[in-house]
Amino acid sequence: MKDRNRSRSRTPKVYPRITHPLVRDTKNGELRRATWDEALDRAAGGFARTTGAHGPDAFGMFSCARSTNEMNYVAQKFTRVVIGTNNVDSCNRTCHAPSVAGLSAAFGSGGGTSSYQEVEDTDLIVMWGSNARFAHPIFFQHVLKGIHNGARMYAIDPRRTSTAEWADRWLGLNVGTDIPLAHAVAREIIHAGLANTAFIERATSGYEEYAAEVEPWTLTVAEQVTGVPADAIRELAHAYATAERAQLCWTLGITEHHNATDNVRALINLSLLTGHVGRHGSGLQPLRGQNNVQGGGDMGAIPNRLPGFQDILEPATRAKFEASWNTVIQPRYGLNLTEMLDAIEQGRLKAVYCIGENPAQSEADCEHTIQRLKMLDHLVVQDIFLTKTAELADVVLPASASWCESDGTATNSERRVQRVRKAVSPPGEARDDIAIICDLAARLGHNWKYADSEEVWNELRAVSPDHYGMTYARLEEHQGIQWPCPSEDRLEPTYLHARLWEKDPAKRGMPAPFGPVKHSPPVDLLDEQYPIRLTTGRRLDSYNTGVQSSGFASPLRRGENIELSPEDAAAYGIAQGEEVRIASRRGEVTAPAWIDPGLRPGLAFMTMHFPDEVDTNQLTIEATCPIAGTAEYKATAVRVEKLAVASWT
Ligand SMILES: Nc1nc2c(c(=O)[nH]1)N[C@H]1C(S)=C(S)[C@@H](COP(=O)(O)OP(=O)(O)OC[C@H]3O[C@@H](n4cnc5c(=O)[nH]c(N)nc54)[C@H](O)[C@@H]3O)O[C@H]1N2
Ligand SMILES: Nc1nc2c(c(=O)[nH]1)N[C@H]1C(S)=C(S)[C@@H](COP(=O)(O)OP(=O)(O)OC[C@H]3O[C@@H](n4cnc5c(=O)[nH]c(N)nc54)[C@H](O)[C@@H]3O)O[C@H]1N2
Ligand SMILES: [Mo]
Repeated sequence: MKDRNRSRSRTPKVYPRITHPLVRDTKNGELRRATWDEALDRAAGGFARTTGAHGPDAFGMFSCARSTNEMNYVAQKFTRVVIGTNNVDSCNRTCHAPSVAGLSAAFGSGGGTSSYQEVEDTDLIVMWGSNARFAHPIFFQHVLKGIHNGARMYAIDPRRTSTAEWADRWLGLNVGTDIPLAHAVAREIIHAGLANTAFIERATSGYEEYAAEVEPWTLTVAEQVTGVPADAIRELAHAYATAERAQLCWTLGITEHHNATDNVRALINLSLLTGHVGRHGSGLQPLRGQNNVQGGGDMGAIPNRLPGFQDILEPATRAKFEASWNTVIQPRYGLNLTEMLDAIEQGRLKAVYCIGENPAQSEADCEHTIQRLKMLDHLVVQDIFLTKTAELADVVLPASASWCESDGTATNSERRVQRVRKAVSPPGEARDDIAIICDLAARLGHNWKYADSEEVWNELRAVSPDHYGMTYARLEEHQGIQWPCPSEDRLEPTYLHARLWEKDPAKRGMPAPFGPVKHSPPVDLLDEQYPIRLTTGRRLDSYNTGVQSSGFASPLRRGENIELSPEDAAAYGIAQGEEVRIASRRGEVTAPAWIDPGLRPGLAFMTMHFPDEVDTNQLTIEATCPIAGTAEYKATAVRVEKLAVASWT
């Protein structure tokens, strides 16, 4: 293993903090320093010009899932009131939009149903397509406590991950075969007589159609398709159905697929079949990605919901917001992030205000995204670092960082709203995200006066019943409160959908429908030219496109590698640390090899953490889920070849 260190490849690029505004010089076309006045005039003028010429729907807002709730509230209000469109979205599109869509379809609410405490108070934890040990380490502490308290754990992941190391059993399935696996689990539960028939009858609908859909998925057929041994599938089915309490947790292994919402429905079905939802210790946890991606959506920074997750198509809801904001809201859904990128190419979307997103490096098939961003008439980027996206902008506005330079609140995966406090001042001329948006609004004729973030929050509380009871004082007192919190006098249960267990049909409300979904294999097919399945994801030591994690060196950080199974490495004659060319149908990159015994033959793994050195998203495919718009980052067909010269020579 002494060669391992040698595969620590190229030193990652370090991003400079942006400390003053930049504008693109009209003469030489380069970004140059500008005063705030000049930059804001240019930014606002460009928005006025493009929407004046092409209408409000020529504008798109990419809002920041790292920034506060208050900032996301103001960003979506800017989009809807100042510009007059619903084209607002965030990186929720690239990760958990399918979870929100699937949960909403089943339960009428897109939030995870349980609280973190409940993985400590449960008997079975299923980690499905989630590497929480690396990606959700705080949540994983609760998982470890649950295990300590006696819970069993199953990990369902093509790779034997760090999370899987803690599991009682690892089910190493083929990429993109989660529906066959879930259906086989369901069929086994039904045939073994372990379905919770009382719950199904009382609280669900569509069972017959669902049972017919899963019927062909015998353990034998599922073993052939998923690669998981039949006995392991049977064991999981019996463990889940007979557990007194069970937590089903999932993340991107489920949602970054072309059929992601169907995948989510397949998992929700299992909870409906067994009654593992709506009780303390039994529920569904899609662990969200960014620190405030849950809050961004809750605040209405999505194209189909107003703040408080209220549907834009509801006339009474629109009327409430129209009165509060003194405006007219378009009675239709806006474009999501994926659709906005398509609309740029189609010439329908001309101006983008991108706050704290780096699509030039995070989108699948990112070369295509860069070409699209270059087609815009006007791109304004508001960020804390000079990203690759910012380099394409007409105006760059330096913001304060949400987690230590701004005041407000953020909402985590268990729907808990917590205070965020300003501890230090932003560097140079950088300013608070909300103040910048308000200055742009003022230049476009809307004088919003917010003394502080609490005033924004109170405006939101007045229009969002789920947040009404959460004053800043109460958030402080309780160290965060979960939504829904409709009253200032009490706290609600920490889990959702207890109503499904009510005996009284009136209190029980709408039954939760099963989703009879079908298997659909990955779009990027394996063949002789592209025989290796590349899946992409995260490591503990780095964050997303690397902008925020590039600035530190650590002996643990090894830069980008292509992780290969020992069998494939041997077959291709590739040794640890040797430079490898990785080609897909869209592009190619080179990276040093890292041999990982946790990978099965035919499977490779890369991250998207070092795109300046190894641009993984040159390889990935833009195939997206038609319901949620999320790309199939988890399934790319590639070819790997050893390069003649090793990386360290
Ligand atoms: N350290 C660190 N933590 C992070 C981040 C980070 O960049 N670094 N990013 C944050 C963000 S934005 C997000 S969204 C979360 C994501 O958190 P996770 O979703 O846990 O992270 P990933 O590594 O992308 O993917 C999870 C697992 O899906 C598996 N997988 C791939 N294909 C399939 C499949 O077809 N089926 C199944 N069942 N599994 C599959 C992969 O092998 C991988 O182990 O992490 C957040 N936390
Ligand atoms: N191949 C591959 N690609 C992927 C994924 C994958 O699994 N595989 N996962 C996808 C997922 S889940 C996600 S969420 C996306 C992430 O995609 P992006 O959100 O585009 O990428 P990040 O690197 O998280 O970019 C965050 C940006 O926000 C800025 N920022 C941070 N805090 C603040 C703040 O307070 N204010 C402002 N104004 N800016 C701030 C940072 O400087 C940075 O530029 O990547 C997606 N891309
Ligand atoms: Mo994410």
